[in-house]
Amino acid sequence: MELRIFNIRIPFLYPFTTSFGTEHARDALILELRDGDITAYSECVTSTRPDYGYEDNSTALHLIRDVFAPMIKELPSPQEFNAMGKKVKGDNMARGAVEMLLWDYHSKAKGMPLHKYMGGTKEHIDVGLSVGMDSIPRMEKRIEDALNAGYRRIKVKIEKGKEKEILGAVRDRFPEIVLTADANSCYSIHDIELIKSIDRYNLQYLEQPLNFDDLIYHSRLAKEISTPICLDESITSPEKAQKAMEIGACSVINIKPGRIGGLTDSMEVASICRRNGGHVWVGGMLETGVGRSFNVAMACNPNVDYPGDTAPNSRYFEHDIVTNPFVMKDGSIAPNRGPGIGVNIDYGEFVRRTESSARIF
Ligand code: OSB
Ligand code: MG
Repeated sequence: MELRIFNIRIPFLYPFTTSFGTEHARDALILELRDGDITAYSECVTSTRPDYGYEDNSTALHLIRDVFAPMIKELPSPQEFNAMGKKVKGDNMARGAVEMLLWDYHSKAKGMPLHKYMGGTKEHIDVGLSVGMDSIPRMEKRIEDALNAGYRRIKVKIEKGKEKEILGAVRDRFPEIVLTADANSCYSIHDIELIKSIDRYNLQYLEQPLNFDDLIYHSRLAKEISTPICLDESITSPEKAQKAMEIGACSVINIKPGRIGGLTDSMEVASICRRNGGHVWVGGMLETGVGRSFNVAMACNPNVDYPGDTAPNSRYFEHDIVTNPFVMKDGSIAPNRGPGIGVNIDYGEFVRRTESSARIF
């Protein structure tokens, strides 16, 4: 049995700008587990800098290599690993990468597609697009192209001071579309009046306006604005999801399996949110085809009821590291049919994109 970690770099077709910065490439950590005739993969959703959350590729490399990998030598089930791994305080992205590797491994061992192995029921998932900040004409062009391609909702990134310019222009141009905005925690509770001004744009929800780990102030904000709040960064566990629903911090949750420490807890978060009357969708972290396939498998879960950020990543990359990237048709994507995550690695591209690699065991 062999476990390897690869650091690969794929340049974006155009820069992706959020309130926390601009990214020019995806710097992904890919795990590869070889055991007999099974090869399993997963991707850690960290990037080079701790901008979205506090983890980055360097911290994740340490946690994966020195803490989590030693726990999987006997190939435990994802649920067994989840219980063991959660004794570590934090580092969900590193833990999630290892948990998802086990999901791919065990579903391949059973010869089942991952989404079915997880109990997913959908054959098609609804897809939305996340549009990074750019000049208004370029954002409008991207939205227009996306609508022509059939995307089921548009999310635009905003930042403090630019909300009016971006949302005003987009709403004027596209008065009827299902529109959302993602602030990536750029506001504080002192900005309540400014945030209230967003109500006029008729958003389906406003994503993560306040601090990355906050629940209390989001619950206060939710009572002051009419736009529903969706939490992304703040929901890192089923317990956080339960607390958020109990205090009314949000009514929508963006599930990213990488942020929640894997698929076991992501399914739990989805169920908690829906039981409490909320809505659920699956987000993304600009992953390669490997990471994307876990998000798509999660989106097949019956508790996911809103379109996700599971756009085919051909929108971001010229070349992916898989030969069968997802293809969207009429705003929907079909999960892969092959066993496990069902992707075929493009080894030539994978090697070309590899910056460094190491054998863990
Ligand atoms: O907050 O949803 C986010 C990308 C990187 C970091 C954070 C976020 C995003 C996205 C991209 O919105 C969505 C995608 O992967 O297509
Ligand atoms: Mg977000």
